[in-house]
Amino acid sequence: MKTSRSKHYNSSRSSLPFEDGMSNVKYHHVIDDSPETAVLVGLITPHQNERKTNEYLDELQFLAETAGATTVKRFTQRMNGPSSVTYLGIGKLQEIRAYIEAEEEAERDISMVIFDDELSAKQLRNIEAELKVKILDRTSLILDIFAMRAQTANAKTQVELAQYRYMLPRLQRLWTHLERQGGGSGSGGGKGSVGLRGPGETQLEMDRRIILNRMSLLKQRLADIDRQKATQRGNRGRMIRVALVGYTNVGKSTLMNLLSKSEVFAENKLFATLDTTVRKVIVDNLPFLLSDTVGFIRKLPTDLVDSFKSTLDEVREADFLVHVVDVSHPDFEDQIKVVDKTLADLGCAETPQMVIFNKVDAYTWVVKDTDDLTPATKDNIPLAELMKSWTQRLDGNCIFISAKERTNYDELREVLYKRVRELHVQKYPYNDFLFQHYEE
Ligand SMILES: Nc1nc2c(ncn2[C@@H]2O[C@H](COP(=O)(O)OP(=O)(O)OP(=O)(O)O)[C@@H](O)[C@H]2O)c(=O)[nH]1
Ligand SMILES: [Mg+2]
Repeated sequence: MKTSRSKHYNSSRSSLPFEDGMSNVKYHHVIDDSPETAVLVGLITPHQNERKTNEYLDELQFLAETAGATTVKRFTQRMNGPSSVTYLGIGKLQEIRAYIEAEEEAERDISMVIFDDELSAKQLRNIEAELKVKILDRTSLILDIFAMRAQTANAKTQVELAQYRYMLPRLQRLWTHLERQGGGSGSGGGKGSVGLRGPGETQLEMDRRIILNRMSLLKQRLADIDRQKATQRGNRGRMIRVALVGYTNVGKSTLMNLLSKSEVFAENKLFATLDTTVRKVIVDNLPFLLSDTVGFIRKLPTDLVDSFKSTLDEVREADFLVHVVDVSHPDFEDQIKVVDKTLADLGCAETPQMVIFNKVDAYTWVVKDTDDLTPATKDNIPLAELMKSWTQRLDGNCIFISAKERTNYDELREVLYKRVRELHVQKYPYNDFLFQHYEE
């Protein structure tokens, strides 16, 4: 049993960047051979009730699945807040360890434990020492998916930079294990606490320097890409720029395909799109640029969002934002808030917007019995009522569609035409683009 456990344990080790001279950085790759299994961990706190925690864990499970890992068990603990030392209470940690050991006895290996919040270097180190399996947190899992998804040079560079940003403050942890393996060049480096300071520290300094050098190289490369992109954007002529934004998996790419009749990769996985695609779309006689970009998600650290600056420039510089919402998702209201907050962080709170409620075909609600006196929840609202209340709330600045079944598609084109035309006339008052005739 022990051997199989250490196999997984070591497999995460062998992907350290220093071991192959930084040339081919694979980092925490969740997918390698057979389907991996994951245990999820979340906290229930005064700020995050049980229902919320479960919603977060559902999402974490979807993320794990996207990365290729099957969730076999969830653990939650009620606490006032995470422990700075072990995140969970020590009793809960031992319970998880007992579970992992029991599973191993039964020939069912647990490949990893995934925590729903970002872990500090200290927490990671202590948890790993206790559980002795691969430990991921929400951030490193998302980064792993990003690494899997990155196609273009731009996206790859951004992901690599984000991974180092995540790794740098946690280096000590990597070093500790190098030490444990008896590694470290030079003499006198030994196991245990005694030899810990000598070669280990040198190794740490070296790793840090290599990483910092690599990071400045990547930043340089991104700056070059940014310059190229800025030039490209400058050459695009006088067209209004519309950006599709929204939570991940809401249907942005599907809508992009529909509106531009293009083939952008869309699938039922999180972060199907990582880089921005821009297409020229013509509605009636009006051409404009439509961009599709990376989806947003909860608990995404701001510096991670920052790493995607060049991807998000398209959003930042858009004249009009189309906020796509998956109305069939139970947490769509929460998702709207996350997107609004992210947009505000990007400095586009003032950009004109409209909301598209997508996936009306998949919307479901539970009809309450007439003798059921409990208050109606948002799960009890029929679609028509939901449409009415949101239309009121957004002052009519929204539309309900199904990109899949093309419900209300003509109306959508009409609304888009109207809004883009207004913006176009404002921005380019002397532009006769509008009045020429364009064929689709
Ligand atoms: N039922 C239903 N499914 C839809 C609709 N629109 C899109 N989908 C599905 O939703 C899933 C996600 O669609 P995408 O277009 O990839 O979503 P996205 O917002 O681009 O996702 P990311 O790029 O991952 O952020 C796919 O499986 C689509 O087929 C719709 O109107 N109804
Ligand atoms: Mg997409």
